[in-house]
Amino acid sequence: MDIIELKIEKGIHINQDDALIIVDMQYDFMPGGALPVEEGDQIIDGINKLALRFNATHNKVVLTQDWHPQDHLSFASNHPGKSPGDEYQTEAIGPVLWPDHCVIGSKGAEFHKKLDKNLAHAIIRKGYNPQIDSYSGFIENDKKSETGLAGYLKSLSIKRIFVCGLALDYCCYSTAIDGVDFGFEVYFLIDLTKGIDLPPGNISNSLESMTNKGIKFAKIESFS
Ligand code: VGL
Ligand code: ZN
Repeated sequence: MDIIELKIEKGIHINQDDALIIVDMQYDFMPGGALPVEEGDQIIDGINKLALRFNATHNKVVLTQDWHPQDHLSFASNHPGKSPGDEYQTEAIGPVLWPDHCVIGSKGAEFHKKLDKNLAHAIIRKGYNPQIDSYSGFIENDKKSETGLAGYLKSLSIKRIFVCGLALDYCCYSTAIDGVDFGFEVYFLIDLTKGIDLPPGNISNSLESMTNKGIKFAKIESFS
């Protein structure tokens, strides 16, 4: 994998127009889950700490939650003869098929018990429509169906968003990219995310695309 040099921002002061977006910290993306992200559970403490800082200044904290019906077309199990990881690309699904994950009402769809959910002002669910996947917290993969997150943040005059959670190269990546397209200044919290890297190289490609999009990178120690 190519190593990309990321410039890490320093001395970030949390302003009133900042919001923290915590993506998909659910059991199915944790080690042992249906679509596990390696070390996904190791970022929980850092995320809680940062959420507490946002909360202390009355800044908004938003959770996203992957939330699929059992007949969701992103599941390989709904395509006879296909397996998880197989390539599959339509306007609203892909580029690969997934194992069944984050099924509505299941244990795997719940937030990890260590995640401090009480700090969240809003929870945005995505992927509810069986025909359309939604990696981004803002808009589904058809690029038409909005989740309402942009409107929520805009009505609160939020200008900057800080994105963390799982998985780096899917839902965090898409949320960050769409955040720019919806007019927000986006910071990607590189030490508070972990990736899937499927297909291999996807993490470094995502980091490069985000850099080219003007997204800034920060770590928990970037906050002053
Ligand atoms: C995700 C694949 C499928 C994610 C969700 O949270 O990154 N990835 N559904
Ligand atoms: Zn999903």
